[in-house]
Amino acid sequence: MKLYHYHTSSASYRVRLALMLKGINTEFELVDIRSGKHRQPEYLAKNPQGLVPFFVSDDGVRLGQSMAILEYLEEIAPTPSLYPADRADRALARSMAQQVACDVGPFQKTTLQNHLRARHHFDDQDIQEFVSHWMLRGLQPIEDFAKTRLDGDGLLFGRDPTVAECCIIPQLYNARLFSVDTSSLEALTELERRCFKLHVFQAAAPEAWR
Ligand SMILES: N[C@@H](CCC(=O)N[C@@H](CS)C(=O)NCC(=O)O)C(=O)O
Repeated sequence: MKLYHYHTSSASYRVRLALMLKGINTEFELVDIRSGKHRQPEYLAKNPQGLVPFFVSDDGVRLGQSMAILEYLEEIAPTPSLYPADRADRALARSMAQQVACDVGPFQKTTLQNHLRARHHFDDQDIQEFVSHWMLRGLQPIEDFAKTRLDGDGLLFGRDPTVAECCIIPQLYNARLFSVDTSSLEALTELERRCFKLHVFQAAAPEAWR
């Protein structure tokens, strides 16, 4: 298995977490999206979408899109599962994951920010306000949900991390990367503290991949 990724990419971080939680032996290759390596022909030949992460399985399946990769990993390595055993919890875990991936993630794209700078005269402060507004707006309902779930010392759906934590923890990292004030997200900060007691979260974190 091989993952093309970038250390500070939150979508890549989701997949690193899933691979490590499942203990899947993987070769990792950093693609430097800051210097535009993902837009060069060599990488576009692998992934025409020109984004990270990109996953190649031992039997030749080639996949972009972190959420599709997570589902594929769940199919090839069902244990430990990224999805809670209870049906309603499974749906809620997916809902939380998709709130991050679909409704927050797109606002932090470098390409979107570059466009706003080039075509709409955004400066650094405009970008920071834009990203902060949309990130906090997207994370607030997840914070409200987390408040109802963090009794005791478990995670959102019990003792084991799920697809929800695989998406939420990288998003908190990215919020700080963009200097978003996350102090109001107390339950999510507590969730992060609990996750980081697990070695996998430390091993998958951007700091470990610099
Ligand atoms: N929806 C995609 C998002 C992938 C994505 O936007 N990746 C970013 C890094 S987090 C990227 O490759 N950015 C480079 C660019 O926008 O040119 C996924 O979940 O995999």
